[in-house]
Amino acid sequence: MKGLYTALMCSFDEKGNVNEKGLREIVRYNIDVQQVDGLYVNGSTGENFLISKEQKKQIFDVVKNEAGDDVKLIAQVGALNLDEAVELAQYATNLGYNAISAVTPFYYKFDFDEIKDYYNTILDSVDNDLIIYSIPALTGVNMNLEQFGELFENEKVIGVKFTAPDFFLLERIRHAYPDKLIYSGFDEMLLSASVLNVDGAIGSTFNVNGRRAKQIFELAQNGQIGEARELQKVTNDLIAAILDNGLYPTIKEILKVQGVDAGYCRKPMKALDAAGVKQAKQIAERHL
Ligand code: SI3
Repeated sequence: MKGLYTALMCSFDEKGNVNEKGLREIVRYNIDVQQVDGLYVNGSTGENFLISKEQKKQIFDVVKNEAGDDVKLIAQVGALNLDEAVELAQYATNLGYNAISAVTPFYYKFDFDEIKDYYNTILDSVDNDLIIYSIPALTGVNMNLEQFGELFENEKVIGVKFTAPDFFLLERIRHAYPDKLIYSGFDEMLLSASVLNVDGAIGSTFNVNGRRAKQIFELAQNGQIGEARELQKVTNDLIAAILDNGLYPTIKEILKVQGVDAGYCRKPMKALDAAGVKQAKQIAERHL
């Protein structure tokens, strides 16, 4: 399960329905052109928190059907409605997803016992492994080393997707839990995390920059830090430009430049205006 995983985009039509043909093209582009090791399905980048349970299942179906066993597949099933999270975990497991992942429960201020119960409830319902999805900036859930340790006590919790700029905590987790998988979550910090010996990374920009990200990761693993730093600089020029123009719509527009029918984002995310579309095309020309 080590390696580089694309946090997969989903193609939606103007009404917000899943565009299956476009989704298949995104899957193939990531596997065949970006050559990533795996796909992280229905994460933040997949606009998971904006879609219905039925759409989540539809996306799990289409991605598994298109990817087959070509790459590893991780299904993000976390939801505030725990019954839904359990149902999705079972659904993805039955489809053959290699692991599930669940975002920490958010919005309400759950205490740690509640968070632990959430993960154990999901895991008790399936014969599959789980990767914790920690993204404090969006969830407001900041877990410390001891709390990660408590969650790791469940053997089916095999790792964490660590989307935070706290490299002190990252190093402490790496040191304390050498057998758990740690995936870096911020693409612009991939090199810094790789130096701390993470096992892989999961990122949105890998949809269009996966090959370069993989090079950064491999160079760092080989101790070629100077070369890795050069590539991280080029990558960060790209990421800065994407963030400036609007993260997900810009990645979709860049995919379209590559001939991939990436469709629209779900409302309330807004579409790029004409200037934004032009800018996205220029970003593709200048930075890819
Ligand atoms: O679940 C997911 O889609 C992710 O893996 C998210 C991933 O951590 C991305 N974070 C967000 C909020 O989109 C990053 O890849 C991020 O887009 C990138 O580092 C640019 O900041």
